[in-house]
Amino acid sequence: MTHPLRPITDNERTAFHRDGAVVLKDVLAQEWLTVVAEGLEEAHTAPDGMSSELPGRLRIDQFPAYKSAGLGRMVSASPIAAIVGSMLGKPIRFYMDQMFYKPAGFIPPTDWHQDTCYYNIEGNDVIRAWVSPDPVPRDISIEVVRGSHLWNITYGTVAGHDPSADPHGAAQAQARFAEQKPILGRDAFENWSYMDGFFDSSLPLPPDINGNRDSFDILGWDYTPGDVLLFHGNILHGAAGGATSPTPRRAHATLWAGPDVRYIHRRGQVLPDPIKLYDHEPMTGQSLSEFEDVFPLAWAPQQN
Ligand SMILES: O=C(O)CCC(=O)C(=O)O
Repeated sequence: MTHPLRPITDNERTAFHRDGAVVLKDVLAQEWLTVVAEGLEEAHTAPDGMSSELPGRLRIDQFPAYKSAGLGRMVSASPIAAIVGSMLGKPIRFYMDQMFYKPAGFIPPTDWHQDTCYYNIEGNDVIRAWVSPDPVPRDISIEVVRGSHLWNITYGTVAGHDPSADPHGAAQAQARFAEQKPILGRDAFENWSYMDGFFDSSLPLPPDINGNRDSFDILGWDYTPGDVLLFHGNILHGAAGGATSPTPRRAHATLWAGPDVRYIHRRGQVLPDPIKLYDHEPMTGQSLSEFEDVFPLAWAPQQN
């Protein structure tokens, strides 16, 4: 693991915990931007099927670090772990990663959503690190609702379909849920689309933020390569879009978990679990630290 170009400041830490997100300017060296750019291109040549029903040429792939050695190094050897860990001030483990690849031309928005219900984990110590090798101006960049990580609410997923559209499939999924099994098995890695899941209709949908922008405290940034955008696992976020970009807008987003994070079976699971976790048949409530071989410690504060 390497260090960021500069230490994280107390002001940045305060901003993150208060607002639920912060952009850390100029913390990644050029060598890592090259690694992430090459890694995203490599992952882009090997679609995982998850994006197959998404509109246009947008790709949102899961676990790209499984496919690209470069993205694997972003997880294991770049300064990201130290940046996230020092933001939290606690030991952290890597949970999973995603690729957001929007080719040059019309850049679609990413709908407002909360990541919480997309993963079979829950806790307060969850941080997302979002990195792009491309300049990402404010009009196609990530936006968050400031402070929404503290609302103590879980919104439903905006992907997937209504259980009433396929009662038989939905009943099978619910049977797996009742048996404390992940709804998605290992085969989802090869044969699954983002849109195939059944959303959990007991959860509220995110509010209509774009329709009521003045009612929300929206934060956004001009992102420059070398920056790392951190946001809390429970924050409402999306990405502005609708503008045209002469270059692709590519991003690698990694998800990190601190000590209070536990596994949870979710009724509306839409993403498979990290593949090695299937060997453990995890139960709701187990700490990620119980799966040391899957989630080894990535960073810990120095003991004095
Ligand atoms: O890059 C994007 O458009 C969306 C990113 C996102 O939603 C995420 O990293 O959770």
